[in-house]
Amino acid sequence: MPPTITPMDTTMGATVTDIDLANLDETEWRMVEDAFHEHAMLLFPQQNLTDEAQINFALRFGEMELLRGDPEAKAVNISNQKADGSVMQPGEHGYNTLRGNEGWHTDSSYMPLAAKASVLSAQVVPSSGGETAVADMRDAYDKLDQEMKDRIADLSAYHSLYQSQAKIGVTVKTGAGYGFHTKGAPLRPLVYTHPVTGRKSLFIGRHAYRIPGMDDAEAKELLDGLLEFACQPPRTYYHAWRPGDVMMWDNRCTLHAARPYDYSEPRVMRHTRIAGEPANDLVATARDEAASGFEPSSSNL
Ligand SMILES: O=C(O)CCC(=O)C(=O)O
Ligand SMILES: [Fe+2]
Repeated sequence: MPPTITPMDTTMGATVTDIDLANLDETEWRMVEDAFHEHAMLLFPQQNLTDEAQINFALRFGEMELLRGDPEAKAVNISNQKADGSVMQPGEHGYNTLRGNEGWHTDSSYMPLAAKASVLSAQVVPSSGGETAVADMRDAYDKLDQEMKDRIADLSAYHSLYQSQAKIGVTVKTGAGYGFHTKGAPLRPLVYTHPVTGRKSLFIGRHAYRIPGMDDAEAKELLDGLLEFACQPPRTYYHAWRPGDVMMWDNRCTLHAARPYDYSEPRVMRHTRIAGEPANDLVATARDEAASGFEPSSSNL
């Protein structure tokens, strides 16, 4: 039986069933790849992938991004549970990173090479909350009025983890490596053209913070307004996880956010990230005074 691809009741996303991601034949893989480009987000319920299977599935889409700068870290936990089984407490670095993930974002936009896609699987889920929300930035762009399309056509914004964490009152300053703007913050156009589909999308999110040539207050108002407009129905989907579910999204044309939950309960997600393609997703970085305070962090996702 071929896989069943059922579009969601939103402008993006499809649920894929009758499929075993650990054992795809060529025809099934082509169907998944096409569906990924068409729907921008795919949900594969109840796959129960091993780490190896999740990594191998992700590798079909491109090279892995070396998470946390570690060549061995092809899959990492996004979790409030520590190695000793206890849960993270407010104020801990990992806790702050998780709270940051609750803001709409696209992965690695603050790195010179932004991410292509991410694959997330649920291992342990809390009794309520802890959904993952995804929003369609293709539809968001399409639905802007012409005046706004013209206004943003040639604008770019800096993306910085330092800035996005500062917005929630957190100063990033531990460790070394991943997420550190050694060469300044990446400057990314607000409108992204997808290399496969040719569709335009809004490229924004919590890491975007400054627009060259624009007053900072005006840039903030513009970026906040776009984000507010963009992450609304019918462009949004909220997934209530069951352990074993797998979701993947196209970081080039969607935003996502973790939903809050009771942090006294453990929530364990496994994350694999596919690197962007240098021809499309590598941008110049520039030092500007707001990014220069950035200090390195070892575990920012
Ligand atoms: O924990 C989640 O629901 C989403 C985490 C996240 O931002 C990611 O996997 O990139
Ligand atoms: Fe993320």
